Amino acid sequence: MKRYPAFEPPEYAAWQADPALVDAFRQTINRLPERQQVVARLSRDELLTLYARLIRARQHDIALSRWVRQGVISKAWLGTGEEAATVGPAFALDPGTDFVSPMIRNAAACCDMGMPLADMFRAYLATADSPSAGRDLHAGSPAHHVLQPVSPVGVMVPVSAGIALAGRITGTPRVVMNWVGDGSAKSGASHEGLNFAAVQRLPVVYILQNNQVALGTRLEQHHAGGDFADWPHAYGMAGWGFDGNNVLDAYAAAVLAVERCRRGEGPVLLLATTFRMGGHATHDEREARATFPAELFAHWGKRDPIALYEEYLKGAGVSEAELEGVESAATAVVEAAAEAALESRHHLPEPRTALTGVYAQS
Ligand SMILES: Cc1ncc(C[n+]2csc(CCOP(=O)(O)OP(=O)(O)O)c2C)c(N)n1
Ligand SMILES: [Mg+2]
Repeated sequence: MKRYPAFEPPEYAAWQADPALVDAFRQTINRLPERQQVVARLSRDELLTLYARLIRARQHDIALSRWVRQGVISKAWLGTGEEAATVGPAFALDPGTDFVSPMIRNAAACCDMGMPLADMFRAYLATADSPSAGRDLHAGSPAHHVLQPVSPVGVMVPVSAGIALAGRITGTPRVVMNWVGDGSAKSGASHEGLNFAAVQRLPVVYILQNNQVALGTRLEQHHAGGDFADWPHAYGMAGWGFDGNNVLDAYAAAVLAVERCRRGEGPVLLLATTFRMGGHATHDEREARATFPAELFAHWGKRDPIALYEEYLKGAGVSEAELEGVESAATAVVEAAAEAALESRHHLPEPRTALTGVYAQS
């Protein structure tokens, strides 16, 4: 895949395949027969769709980084290095039926559910034609079943439970997929939401995305709750982990969780282990490098989820030319969307519209 040294972590710019890690990627998929079977059912087209979606997510971040550098926006929140933990699970959903509740690092879930990329970029520009008509950079779209995140983290955990409950009450069964960070999972709202989902046996797949950090606070500084693997049991729900840098493991773990939800067996708490390769946002990338030892970046830098998946696909017989074709098509789509969004850059909302659409009409 093409590298962008000006916008990607240095470990990615210099990425070389480590044969042991490529092998480990394959072994992870084959570790559990149930997951292995789920992956084996994926068609070649589906495997390439996952690749295209990973590229789309990375390119979305690169486009935003470019905008920051150009002064179009002041900062951006990126999911670089964590794409597989969003793209894999989202692929387990039925977009016409199910809902997603992403955090800002899970922006890829928005376009995976069919939200136009240009709208996601417009959200950052706060234009009148952006999804929230200029109110917020967090992007959501009721039409595409994407719940718009609110700024206080953890608060969407009970909201997701509520959307699942509403589906049950109205007889429109659906699964809600909700990502929550290792830090946000410590909020009161997150605990209440997980507990409520468990006691009501609601069809929610919660994904606790442990990227080892919450803003500038390392995991060990904010976490005394033991192994996250024990958390599902503590809440009284099912749960299992997956490799957050392995899109196929992420997908398979999520398929099994979604199936369980559809059978009416209650929520599942999935644990994704990954690492934030950048800053909290683009403004503190240098600070983030000082927050963790360099070896940790080196360790996770070798596990670029897209590059590892690309190696897996090559091993499965996909030619480099075909991969390049998928990559350049996905890149072109993102660049065109960013260009389209820039066209409405100066179309800002009228101040008098601030209260429009805020309250429901009774
Ligand atoms: C209730 C609340 N407290 C603090 C913040 C500021 N804040 C925004 S993101 C964030 C870190 C969240 O960490 P985590 O949940 O691990 O997600 P990550 O950023 O690592 O993806 C914090 C502290 C907030 N938005 N809401
Ligand atoms: Mg975190």
